[in-house]
Amino acid sequence: MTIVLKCAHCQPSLSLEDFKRWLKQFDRNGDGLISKRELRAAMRSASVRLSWFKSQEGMREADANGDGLLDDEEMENLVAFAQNRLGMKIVA
Ligand SMILES: [Ca+2]
Ligand SMILES: [Ca+2]
Repeated sequence: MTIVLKCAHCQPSLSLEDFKRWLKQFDRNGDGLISKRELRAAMRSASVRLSWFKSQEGMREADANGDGLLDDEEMENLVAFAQNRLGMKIVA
């Protein structure tokens, strides 16, 4: 699956499930959690024009329990962040 997130205005909407499925491709160590490093790899691959700082910010906002890893529920927080701050279109 190829998802390009860089153009919010010309992209078809992405569903929440699609987004999570896409994100989980970057779960390198297969623990079902997305680490900071894995998140950065995902952002790079999506061609999101996103600074390292932004990805840190996204992680901080999404990581509810502060363990530096995103579980399933926290990935949904990341979706909200991407929608509100990055202008991505994701439909539930
Ligand atoms: Ca992982
Ligand atoms: Ca967490």
